[in-house]
Amino acid sequence: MNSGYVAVIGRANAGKSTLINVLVGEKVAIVSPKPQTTRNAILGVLTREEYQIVFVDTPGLYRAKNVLSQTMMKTTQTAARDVDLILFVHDGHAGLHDEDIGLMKRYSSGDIPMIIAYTKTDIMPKENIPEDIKKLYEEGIDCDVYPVSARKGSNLRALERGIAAMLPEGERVISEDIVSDKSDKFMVGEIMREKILLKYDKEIPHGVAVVVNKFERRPDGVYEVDLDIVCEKSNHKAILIGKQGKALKEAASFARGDMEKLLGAKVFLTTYVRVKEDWRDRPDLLRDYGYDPRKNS
Ligand SMILES: Nc1nc2c(ncn2[C@@H]2O[C@H](COP(=O)(O)OP(=O)(O)OP(=O)(O)O)[C@@H](O)[C@H]2O)c(=O)[nH]1
Ligand SMILES: [Mg+2]
Repeated sequence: MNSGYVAVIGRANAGKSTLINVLVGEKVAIVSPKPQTTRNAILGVLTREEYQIVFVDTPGLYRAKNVLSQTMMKTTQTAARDVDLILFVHDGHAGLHDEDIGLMKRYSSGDIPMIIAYTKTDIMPKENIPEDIKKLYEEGIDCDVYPVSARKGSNLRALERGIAAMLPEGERVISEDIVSDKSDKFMVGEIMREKILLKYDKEIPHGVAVVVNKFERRPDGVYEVDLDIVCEKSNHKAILIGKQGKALKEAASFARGDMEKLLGAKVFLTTYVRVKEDWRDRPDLLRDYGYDPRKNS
């Protein structure tokens, strides 16, 4: 069989996590319409009779403005190093810009083979697709390009087969019943962060870290989850909580619903909002919150 690791790389918001979730058939990574949703390298494993593909989701490529973003970019660079294939995800709907071409050239010029998933074809004029592919070849980017839509599920099987064909022959690298390398405790924190990304605007969700302090299953089967929502400023705290706590209650209630689905059990969720000024620029806090490029939490 063919098997190996595939780093999924691309600009922030391109649709990497959505694509991995659909290919793997389970939600291994959170998704939102805001850039810089993914902050850690996350494995998503697709095991079939004939092949095993281990996707490594990565933080999207983005101009780093603080130590958290720099750390995220390091995570992405590290993930792109020790793999058998790079799957570059391009948002076709956002257009093909010089910056995209520059990134594709950079990632296809190393020793690791690369293919391109040209995604979001469901929300763009179809005639742009062959034009963009032609432009890529004219620019000397000599990779297979698969136009896909993760949302509509178009052409995903072709992409999957194309990826598998590029992997080396060998044994499965991960046990067939494993879909992700992340714990339920990690996912619970991510689910809270996803609901915050969906509910709040501007800098607020980007300045939030979620720290799970308690994750315990009681004898009656209920999970007790206590988490800190860490933000950067006291006015952010006020917005997060909202009038009479309404905003936070709503976000927490959405999060609890998804946590219960993930765990298949009732969840008793307690949230605290705390302020840690400039945590995104403090390496000690970044490590405490699980953003360490050398360590996969
Ligand atoms: N219409 C459409 N939208 C998509 C598709 N794939 C992803 N999206 C949307 O694009 C947005 C970004 O998706 P993500 O999967 O979070 O993107 P990402 O590349 O992982 O982003 P970062 O983690 O921030 O780098 C979300 O709103 C998705 O619903 C697609 O095939 N079609
Ligand atoms: Mg992502």
